[in-house]
Amino acid sequence: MRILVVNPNTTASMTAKIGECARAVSGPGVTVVAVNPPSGPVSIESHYDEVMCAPGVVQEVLTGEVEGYDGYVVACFGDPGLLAAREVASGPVVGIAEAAMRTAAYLGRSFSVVTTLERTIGHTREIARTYGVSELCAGIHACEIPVVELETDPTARATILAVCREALATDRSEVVVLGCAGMADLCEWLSGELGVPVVDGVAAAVTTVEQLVRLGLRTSKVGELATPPVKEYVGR
Ligand code: 2AL
Repeated sequence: MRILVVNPNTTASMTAKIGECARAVSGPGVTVVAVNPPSGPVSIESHYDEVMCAPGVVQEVLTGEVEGYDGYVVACFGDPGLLAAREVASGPVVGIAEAAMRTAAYLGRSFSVVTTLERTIGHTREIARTYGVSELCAGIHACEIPVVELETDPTARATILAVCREALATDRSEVVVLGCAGMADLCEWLSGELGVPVVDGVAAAVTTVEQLVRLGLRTSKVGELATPPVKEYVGR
């Protein structure tokens, strides 16, 4: 089985980290390849970034189709381009926010999301509603660390830990969901420090895709997510 993990941003070091975290949880006989689009924003932390990265996400999935991948992960917490990717892929496509929130629902009565910037909170709330898990999402908390600084700021780990502690106390929640793919490598350490389950969407999504492929399940093509109609494009 081959799974393609698409990091929607263009920061190659983050793509490498995402690939490592995905491979760490994938089962025997599963090959995980992590890629990012050749052009686009270095991080996704606004509605503008979400729109600008989406064509790159879809293009990587289209290339993956030619290469014969069995399933795909969209590895950015806003799940940019997820539904379009489902329309063009023959295998299942799972976003890390959707996978993380659905996984958290198995583990406690409520969860808190700990994310990067305050400005992403509205979008996270909106997708929680879309996925039908708003009632379980007790709060969304920002660390105010820009995505690219997760890798360079020496105080980032301590700040994220402090915000997780505050989130659990304020929300009276039982599970933490990490709100950025760039936090994937902190999952195990945070869980040890906090004493509660911490869900990384990259791990949750790659194991979900693996499970769906193993079960022979794929996106339904009878309705809204059918292959998009072929049409003329002007100017390219
Ligand atoms: C993300 C993410 O997962 N990757 C990225 O570039 N931005 N999420 C976020 N909340 O900032």
